[in-house]
Amino acid sequence: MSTTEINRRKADSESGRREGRREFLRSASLTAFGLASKNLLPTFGWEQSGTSAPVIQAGAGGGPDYRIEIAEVEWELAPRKKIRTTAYNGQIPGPLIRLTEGKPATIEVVNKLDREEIVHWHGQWIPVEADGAMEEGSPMIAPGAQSRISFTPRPSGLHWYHTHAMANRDLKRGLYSGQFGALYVEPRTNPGLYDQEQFLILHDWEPYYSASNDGSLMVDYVSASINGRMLGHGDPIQVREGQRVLFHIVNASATETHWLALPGHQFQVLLSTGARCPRRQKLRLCGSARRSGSAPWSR
Ligand SMILES: [Cu+2]
Repeated sequence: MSTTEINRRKADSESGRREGRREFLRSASLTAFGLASKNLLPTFGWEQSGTSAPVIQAGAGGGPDYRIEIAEVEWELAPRKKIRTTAYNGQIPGPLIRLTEGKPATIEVVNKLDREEIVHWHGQWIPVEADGAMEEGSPMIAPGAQSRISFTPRPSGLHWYHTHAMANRDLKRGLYSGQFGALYVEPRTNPGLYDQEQFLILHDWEPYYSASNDGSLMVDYVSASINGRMLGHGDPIQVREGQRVLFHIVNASATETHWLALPGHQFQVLLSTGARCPRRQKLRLCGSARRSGSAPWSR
């Protein structure tokens, strides 16, 4: 594609992209709490309070930009297929957190479980106090407590947030649970070259131990989901012919590799774990905790 063609498409797609994004945000209902705080915040920070402290409403004067509540949930993967797990804000995946590169943000995390928890802001270049990796020294959130985490998001692009608590041998904890969501950091410049965007988050459920030939234990799963629904039970992705759709794909499985295909369409992989992939190629996710941006063409 020539530079002229790219620029023309970019101009053509800009208004549609904005509309598409608004529509997506409305229809997906992923933005449980909008960006509202205009206050200047420190570059990073962390504070915790106990159960007696009032819960601060998102968007209230001086309140956090987002509020994440960790609690147990019964979740319907498909009709007559319910699981019990822990999740953020009672939904799987957790709410889409959309921040702007370089613009300080505050996220409040409320732990309603009877055990310690922690939320890791995967891929963000932030100090350990805010990062959410306890093995690096980030503080855990006590049972029933809430914490406020402030940081300046960077780098831009697709990231995700998830529990960093260790599962150990408990296949209901850690990343075997529903504690994950997309974290998208808008670049300060570069509006992008697409008409609409879609976030797809993959996960595996009902894990169990299975033996391998060498006597070691492996983890297998009964079911899997995209955006919290098993195949055939989620909302279809609706596109118009000729649209360029930017997919943000997170493999939030604890252990599994996933392959994706859109029959009749072709993906162009744009980014994979932060590295540019300039050649058009089929999309392949080659491990867990990976993230990609890709654009297929509808025909
Ligand atoms: Cu991570």
